[in-house]
Amino acid sequence: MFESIADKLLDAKKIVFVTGAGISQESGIPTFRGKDGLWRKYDAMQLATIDAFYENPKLVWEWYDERRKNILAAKPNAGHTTIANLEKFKQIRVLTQNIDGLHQRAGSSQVYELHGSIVTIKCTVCDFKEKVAESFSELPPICKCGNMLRPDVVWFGESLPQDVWSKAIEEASLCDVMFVVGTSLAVSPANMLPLYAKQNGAILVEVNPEKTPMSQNMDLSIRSTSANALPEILSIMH
Ligand code: BJW
Ligand code: ZN
Repeated sequence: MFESIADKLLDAKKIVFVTGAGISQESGIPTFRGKDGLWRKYDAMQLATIDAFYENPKLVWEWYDERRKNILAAKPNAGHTTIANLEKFKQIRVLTQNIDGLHQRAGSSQVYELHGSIVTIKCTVCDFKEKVAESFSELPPICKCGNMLRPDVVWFGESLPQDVWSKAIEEASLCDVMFVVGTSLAVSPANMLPLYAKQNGAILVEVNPEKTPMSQNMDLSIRSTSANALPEILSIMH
């Protein structure tokens, strides 16, 4: 699968993985767009905004609570574990749009969460932030300051955490090879990361069963699932 870039992979010092919902699909976590992207009768994309949250906080919280339960019950798949195992051979960075924490659970040590995390909550008003300990007795949960708590994720129209985004640009600009795995590249600014890599001479590789808007800019496109394709990279390293 990756034979045509085997030399580049062996020579590479730093490899960056830009990942999206597709990498967790084989762990049983639905993607956003496409046939699994809908939840109940609502469009998931309509729930991922601050306006939706203030309009119906209970509904948005129910969505996140249900997703968190599913995510905590899920296990990393061969895609996640391959990326973690590659740290034995190369400098690896993971720039993920996912909020599911599966890269960290697989053992990856350098993960940048561009869109936040579903296991953290924060106050809509004060600086309070903490890990979710258990299920909430009532939704939406309320902060000690009296205002609503919300999931610590990035919704449409919100800025990405500045420190994470700056590091992501830096890592994308410094890598020798970038793998773009399981993302439709429909959402900015994360979809700009391959451009930073390309501008700085990196090899771009896409792993996605479907075409994306950047497919024609790729040095290699693997039309397969991530759990199927990524383990092949390890066989090149050995
Ligand atoms: C497989 C597979 C397998 C399947 N193996 N592959 C107009 C108004 C307002 C804003 C904008 C606007 N126009 C543009 C914007 C900017 C906006 C944006 O990009 N919108 C577009 C949709 C048009 N972006 C933002 O607002 C961002 N912030 C920002 O720009 O700040 C500056 C700003 C400030 C103020 C105003 C405007 C701008 C923030 C974006 C936050 C995105 N948040 C979400 C929700 C996070 C929390 C949660 O999970 O609930 O992030 S939306 C959702 O999309 C989630 C994902 O991380 C993100 C990307 O999705 P992803 O990962 O690519 O998944 P899918 O489902 O799209 O694709 C899956 C892929 O996997 C597919 O290609 C499959 O083929 C593939 N696949 N199985 C491998 N087994
Ligand atoms: Zn508060």
